[in-house]
Amino acid sequence: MIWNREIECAARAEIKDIQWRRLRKTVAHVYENVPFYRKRLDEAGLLPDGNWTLKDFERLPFTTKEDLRQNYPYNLFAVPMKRVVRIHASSGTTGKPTPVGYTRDDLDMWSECMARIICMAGGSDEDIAQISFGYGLFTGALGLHQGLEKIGAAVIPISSGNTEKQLMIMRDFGSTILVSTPSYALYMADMAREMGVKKESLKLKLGLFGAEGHTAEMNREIESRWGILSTENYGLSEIVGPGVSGECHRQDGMHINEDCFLPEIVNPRAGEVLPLGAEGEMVITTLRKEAFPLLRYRTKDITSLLAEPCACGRTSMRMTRVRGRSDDMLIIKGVNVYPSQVESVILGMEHISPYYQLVVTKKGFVDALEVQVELVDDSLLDRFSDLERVENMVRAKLHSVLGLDCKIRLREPGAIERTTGKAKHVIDLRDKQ
Ligand code: DLL
Repeated sequence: MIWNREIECAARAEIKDIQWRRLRKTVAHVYENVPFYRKRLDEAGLLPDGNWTLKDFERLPFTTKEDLRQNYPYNLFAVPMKRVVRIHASSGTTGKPTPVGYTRDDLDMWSECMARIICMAGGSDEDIAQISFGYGLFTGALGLHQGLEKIGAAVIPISSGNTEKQLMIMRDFGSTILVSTPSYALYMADMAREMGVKKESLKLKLGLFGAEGHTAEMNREIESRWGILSTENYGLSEIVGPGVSGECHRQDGMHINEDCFLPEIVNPRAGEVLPLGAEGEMVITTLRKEAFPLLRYRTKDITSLLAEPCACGRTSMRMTRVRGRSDDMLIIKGVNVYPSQVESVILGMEHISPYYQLVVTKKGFVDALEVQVELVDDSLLDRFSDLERVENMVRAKLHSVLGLDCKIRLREPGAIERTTGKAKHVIDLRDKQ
């Protein structure tokens, strides 16, 4: 089902027109209400009533996470607090989480974006949706919650953790949709196997997964473990939370809610806008937000845009699976390495589980990488020659894909930390040495 056919299937010219009108409106709104942006717009010569084009808009300096920190907590809010009805915050591994405010209208826009994404994946008012994201400042749970309620699905707000209970509820309450991170979906599937919960005893049919990257290989693994269609959706708290884009049942890129978010792809180093289809860092301008509008926000997420209409009938621009965050990219002996490349190599390898970690250390002036992978079966640990064979196999496969010789460490089953939220695939020990 298409939730909002008028927008989701609109002609490109019409979408461009909506974007342009809303961009002008957003610029006028922040010029009026956010001193930080008024200064920047003045400097770039982009005045609310001025005669400028989308090309000129590309001259505006990016908004970065650092700008958000420097305006902590509320200096980038564009409405009086009286109009703010919700505050979330970005997870932020370093420093304080940065708050993001929503007016009532912002919440409506957010729910609308979520409703579209859930419907395009195949969700409907017939569904019972188990939300296994953590509720709280994190936007994942409430974002999906609002959208699912909007389309009329029955929501089970179980939150994350307590995996045995999750599985009991899933079976007894007949959940048909699972909402979580892909890594938690994988961990839950492992637990289900351990507890003897058979997928045939469940009603689950659809996964709405997001909040972290995962490869196509991992997606297939999750689909086969659960016997479901696994779709992914994308977003970030600074922009709205989930709801920026999502996959339809064709699983061929994530449809961007372009009437609300204007995407650009830029070179992560020099910052220039790249041609359509090129891979680079996604930069987003919000087009319909009142409380916390952002112009040209650098997401650090590496992806590319697909402009062709999708076989599902929607005309929106799609984004490809996120390869990684620009700050997660490692440079080892001059070779660029993303954790996702390691994931696609080890997935489906004989004797190796889908859990892995990259440990980065510094040897003198150069970075060194150790790839830790987990064995499926601990009986292998007693057979040295088999262990050596598996290790060589992993090293050779990684070498052929990455062009890099890395150290491999095989670990016993269960040794790599499981997560109920976002997985930590990179352990960076460079500062601790
Ligand atoms: O993770 C929002 C979200 C919640 C999206 C639930 C989808 C589902 P943050 O905690 O601020 O917000 O983290 C945002 O997570 O910049 C990406 O690096 C990463 N991320 C989110 N979705 C995906 C995805 C939420 N589908 C950061 N693929 C983003 C890859 C993703 N990375």
